Amino acid sequence: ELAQIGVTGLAVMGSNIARNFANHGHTVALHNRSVAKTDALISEHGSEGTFIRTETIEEFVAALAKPRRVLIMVKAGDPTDAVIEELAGAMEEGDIIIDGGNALYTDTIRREAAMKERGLLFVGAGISGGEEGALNGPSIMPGGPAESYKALGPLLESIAAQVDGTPCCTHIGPDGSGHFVKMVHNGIEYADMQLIGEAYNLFRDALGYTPAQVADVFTEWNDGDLESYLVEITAEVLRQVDAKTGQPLVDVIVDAAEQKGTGRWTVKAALDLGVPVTGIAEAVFARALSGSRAQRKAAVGLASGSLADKPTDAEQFTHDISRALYASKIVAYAQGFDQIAAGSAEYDWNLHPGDLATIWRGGCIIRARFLDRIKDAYEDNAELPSLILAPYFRDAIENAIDSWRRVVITAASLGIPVPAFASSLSYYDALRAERLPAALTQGQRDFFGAHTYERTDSEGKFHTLWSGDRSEVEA
Ligand code: NBP
Repeated sequence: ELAQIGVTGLAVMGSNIARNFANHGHTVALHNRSVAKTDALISEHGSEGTFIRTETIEEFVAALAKPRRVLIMVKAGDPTDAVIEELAGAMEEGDIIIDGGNALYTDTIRREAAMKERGLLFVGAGISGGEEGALNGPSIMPGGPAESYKALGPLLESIAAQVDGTPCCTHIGPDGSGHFVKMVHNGIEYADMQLIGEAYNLFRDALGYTPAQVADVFTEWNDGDLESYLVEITAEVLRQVDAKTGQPLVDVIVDAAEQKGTGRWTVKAALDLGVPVTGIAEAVFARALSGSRAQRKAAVGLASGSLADKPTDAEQFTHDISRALYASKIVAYAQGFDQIAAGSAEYDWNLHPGDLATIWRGGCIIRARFLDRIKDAYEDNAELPSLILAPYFRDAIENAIDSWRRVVITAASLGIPVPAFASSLSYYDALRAERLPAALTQGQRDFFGAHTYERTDSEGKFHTLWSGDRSEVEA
C-alpha cells in the first residue's frame, strides 16, 4: 500500500501532525534525518494508524502515491533548504512539497519559484496551534499554486480544526502568502499576549490583586466577548502554584520574555510595507525591554513622580480594564488585517481577509469568539477601509472609549507601563483626527530639504523659499 502523505521531520510538530493524519485514516510515510525519531514514533504510536517506516529519502519518496505529497516539518532556514533540495532530486513532475515550518515568506517565494522551474508544486503552509493543535486539529494556511490545493486541500482539511462544520484551512493564495499570513497571525498573537500582560500588571500594581484573584477575573472574562484561548490559558498560568516554593508560579518565573522571531519579522515587513502595526511593534519591543536585564537592574529606583491616583472602585476599574483590553485588541487586529491587505496588494495575492478570520476561529493560538465578529464584518463589506469602521467594532469602541482612557490615565499616573494600551489608544485618536501634526512635519521637511508639500486649497506641489524671500513657488 502506498501512502497518501509523507512527513519528514519528526520532532514534536512533525510527529503530532503525522499522527493526526493517521488518526484520520490516511496512510502516512515517515522520515527523519536520524532514524531514532522515526522508530520512537512507531514504537509509541504505531498502533494509532497505518505508518510506513522509511530510512532514506529515496525509500520515503517511493512509498508515496502520486501525485506525491510530502510535508516538511524541520527547523526553519537552512535545514528546510537542505531537505527541499534532497526531496526535489527524488521527486517527479507534478509532485507536491509542503513546507509546514515557520518559514519567512520571502524564502517561500524564492523556493516556490525554484521548484516551479523543476516542475514541482511548492506549498508554503503556515500551521498554528502548537503541539496540541498539530495533534488534534491545527489552523492551516497553505499558499502556493492553486492547482496544488486540489490534491492537497481535502487531506489538510481533514486534519484541521473544525468550527461549526467549517475546517480551519483554506487555500490562501500564491507562493509566500500562506507563510505571510501565518507571520501576521503570530504578530497579532504577540499583541494579544502583551495586552493581556498589561491587564494583569494593572490588577497587580493598581489594585493589589494576587495572581489567583486575577485568574478569577480572566476566567469570568472568558465567558464574555473576550473569550479566547489566550485568556483561558492565562487564568491557568496565573493559578499555577510552584511546587518548590509554594508561591504562585508566575512570581517565580524570570520576567524577561524571549522570542523566536515571527513577531520581529511581522514588524520588519510592516515597516517595508509602510503599515503602522503599532500594537504588534509595542509587543515586540516590550519583550526586548523586558530582556534588557542589566539596564533594568540599573534603573530600578528612578523617580516615579508624585501623581498616584489609585482607582477607588475596583469593580469599575475591572470593567475599565476589560474594555481597554477589548478596544486595544480591536486595534491590533485592525492593524494586522491592514498589513495583510498591504501584503496582498504588494505581491498581487488577492487575499480574502474574511477567509482568514474564518480559519483562525479554531486550532490556532489567537482563536477567539471575536473572530466570528471579524468574519461577519468582512462578509458584510469585503472592502472595509479598516476593521475599526465596521459597525460592530465602531460601537464596541464607542462603548469602551471612556474606560480605555481611564485605564491609560490611571496607568500613567501610577507609573505602570502600558505601552500597548496607550499606543493603541493614540493610534485610534490619530486615525479619527481631522487634522494631524503631519502638516507641520511637511513644513519642516520643506524647510530643511525642499521636499515640497501639498495645499489644502489647490492641486499640485509647492515649496516655500525659506532661505529667500519666503514666497511660495509651485514645484
Ligand atoms: P524543530 O524546529 O526543533 O526541528 C527539529 C527537526 O528538524 C528534527 O526532525 C531534525 O532532525 C530536523 N533537522 C534539523 Br534541526 N536540521 C536538519 C537538516 N539539516 N536536515 C534534515 N533535518 C533536519 O522541530 P519542531 O519544534 O517540531 O518544529 C518544526 C517546524 O514547525 C519548525 O519550522 C517550527 O518553526 C514550526 N512550528 C513549530 C511550532 C511549535 O509550536 N513548536 C508551531 C508551528 C510551527 P533530527 O531529528 O535528525 O535532528
